[in-house]
Amino acid sequence: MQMNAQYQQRMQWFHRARFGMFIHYGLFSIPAHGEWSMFHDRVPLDEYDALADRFLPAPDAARHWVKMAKAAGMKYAVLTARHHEGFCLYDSAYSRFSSVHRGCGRDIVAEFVAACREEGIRAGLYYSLMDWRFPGYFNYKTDLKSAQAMKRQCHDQVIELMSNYGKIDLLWYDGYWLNHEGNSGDGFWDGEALNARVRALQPDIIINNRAGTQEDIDTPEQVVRHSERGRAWESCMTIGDLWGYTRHCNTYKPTAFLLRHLVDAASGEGNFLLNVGPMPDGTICPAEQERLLSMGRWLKVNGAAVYDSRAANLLPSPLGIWTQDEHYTYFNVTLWCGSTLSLPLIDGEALEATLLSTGGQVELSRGTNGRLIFSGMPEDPPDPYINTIRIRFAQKPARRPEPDPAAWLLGKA
Ligand code: FHN
Repeated sequence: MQMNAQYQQRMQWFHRARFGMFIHYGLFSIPAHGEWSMFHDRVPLDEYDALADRFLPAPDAARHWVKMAKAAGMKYAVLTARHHEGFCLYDSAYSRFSSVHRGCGRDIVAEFVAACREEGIRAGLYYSLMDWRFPGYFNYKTDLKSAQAMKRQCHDQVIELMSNYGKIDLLWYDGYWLNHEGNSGDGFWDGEALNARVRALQPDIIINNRAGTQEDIDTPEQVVRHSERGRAWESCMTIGDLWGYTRHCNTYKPTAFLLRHLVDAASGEGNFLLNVGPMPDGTICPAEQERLLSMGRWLKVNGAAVYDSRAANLLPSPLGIWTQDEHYTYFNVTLWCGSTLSLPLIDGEALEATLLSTGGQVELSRGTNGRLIFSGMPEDPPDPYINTIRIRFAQKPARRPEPDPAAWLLGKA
């Protein structure tokens, strides 16, 4: 897929970034069993509304999120300005169901955007098109008045978010469907017209593909699925089970898995948007903090293999993941084999190799079937998660073709 120069220009920071923080925070953080609790529990509007007066994020909550994102090696963050529950974390002229009119009486989006700018990371805003508080969301075929009021709120609020908070780097739409039915939102939201207005206000903004138009990035969810080369994409994923805070989650993904997802995304020129669901006061829970800090430590040593990565034209391996940048090729070992590693079908002159986790040089030799053999490495993996070998080739290496798929049997591939 060829994209125009303007698109390439707009996407540059995104490709450099590779790793971002998703922040699901709202009234749902208080009952603490996920961001869909209002619907799943069928909590009536007046009962759910009472939560707004208990919405009391700590004064430094936004700064805490952004500092934690930086410590994790993340280069941007996306905050739920308004999730499906309809509660705005900002000062909306179209709703008093907000953190400014209720609870803490503060504009959390303003605090978040300011913290991003002061800490030097890019600011994204998540906005749910749909809003459970409108009966027309559920009865969209019959309660047209309510459905149209919900759509009007959507357009008005997106425009006020794009107008009142300075430069916004990423607009992350969600909740495109109606009555929880797949593509029922088709032709309802006028995403094309809305995004034309958004781009007039924010000419450099990146917009995702969840308002009924393709826009700039694909958004696979809870999976790392590569888009075709040239099309930017971003996999979003939870650390625990759900996106909003859950008090007793016992299925937090291991750091090794999260790093593997990040490197896998980087290998396909995609981004990884890893989610935190802050506790009621805005604090990121210890289990999520622990994983974020571990990932940050790994990226401090091996980040060159991820940031601004490009896909490598080399044979995929069950032992690790290939990534590339302008100067080097990286083999990110996910399954350590001991002091020696042999990778086949590699055309290109390898000049030198370094094991980033130790800084030590790796000996190189060649075998049949295009095998590049790394040796002289530690018997046990120096890094507990992923050990990255940085290789300098005379020219970009390429996967050796196999016109005769059986040739390797006789060492003739
Ligand atoms: O329903 C939402 C969900 O709560 C969460 O916000 C995710 C994040 O991408 N999006 C929707 C589910 O696809």
